[in-house]
Amino acid sequence: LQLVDQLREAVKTEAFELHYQAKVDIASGRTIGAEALLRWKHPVRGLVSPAEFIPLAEETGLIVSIGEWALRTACIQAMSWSRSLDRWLTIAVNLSAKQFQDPALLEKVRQALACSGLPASRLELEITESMMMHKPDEAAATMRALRQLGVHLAVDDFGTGYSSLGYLSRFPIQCLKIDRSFVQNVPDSRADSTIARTIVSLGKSLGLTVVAEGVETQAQLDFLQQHGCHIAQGYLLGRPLESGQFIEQLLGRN
Ligand code: G
Ligand code: G
Ligand code: NA
Ligand code: MN
Repeated sequence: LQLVDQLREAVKTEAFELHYQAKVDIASGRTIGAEALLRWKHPVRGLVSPAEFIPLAEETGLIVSIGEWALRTACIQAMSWSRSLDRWLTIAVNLSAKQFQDPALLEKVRQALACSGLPASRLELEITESMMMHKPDEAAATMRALRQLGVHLAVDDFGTGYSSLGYLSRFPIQCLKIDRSFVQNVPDSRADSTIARTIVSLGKSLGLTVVAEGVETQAQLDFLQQHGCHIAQGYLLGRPLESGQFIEQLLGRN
C-alpha cells in the first residue's frame, strides 16, 4: 500500500493519537494547560510524527478530517481533565494552513466546543505567521470570527516566519510563542538572548501572553523568568505524554 492509501485508511479508522505537553505558568510553577500534539499510529512504523505526514495530509486534503478529529478529541480530553481536577485547564490545538482556510472551520470549532462542553475560552488555536500573512485580510476575518466564538489565538513558532510587526497589532491574537530555535541558545548566545528578550517585551507591550517553547534547561527557564516571560513549555517541564501519563504527571506536581 502506498503511504497516501495508508493515511486514507488511518483517517477511516481514526488511527491517530494525541499526546499532551504541559504549559507551565513560570511565576507560579503551575500547569495551566497543554498543547495537543498529533501522532499517527502506524501499523508497522509505530507512532509517526506529524512533521512526517502533515505535508502529505495537506496535499491530499486529508488534513481537514484529521484536524477535525484532533480538535474534537482535544476538547473532550480537556473537559474531562477539568472535571476530574475541579479546575480549568486550557488546551492548545495546532491548525494547518488548509484547515485555517477551510470555510467550515468556524462551524467545526463550534461543534467541538458544543459536543465536549468545553468553554470557548479554554481552547487556544495555534497558527503560524505564514498562515496569517498568506492572505492577510481573509486571515484577519477568520481570526475575528474565531475570536467572536471566544477561542484564543496564538502565533506559533514566532520569529521564524516572515512576520510584519505592523500586522501583528492588527490581527486579533492573544499569545505569542517564541520559537524554540531562539530559546535553545539562551542564555549563552547573546544574539538569541536578545531576540528572546525582545519578543517577550514586544508581546507584553501589545498585551499578549508570551510562551517560550522548547525549554530544556533550568538556565533557560531562569532567563525567561527574569525577563518576565509568562509561560514555558519544553522537555524540562514535561515531554509530550499520552493522556493518562499527562494527568498523572499533573497530579504528582500540584
Ligand atoms: O510533536 P512534534 O514535534 O512531532 O510535532 C511536529 C510538528 O507537527 C510541529 O510543528 C507541530 O506544530 C505540528 N503538529 C502537531 N500536532 C499537530 C496537529 O494536530 N495538527 C497540525 N496541523 N500540526 C500539528
Ligand atoms: O511547531 P510546534 O511548536 O507546534 O512544535 C512542537 C514540537 O516541539 C512537538 O513536536 C514537540 O515534540 C517538540 N518539543 C516540545 N518540547 C521540546 C523541547 O524541549 N525540545 C525539543 N527539541 N523539542 C520539543
Ligand atoms: Na510551536
Ligand atoms: Mn504548536
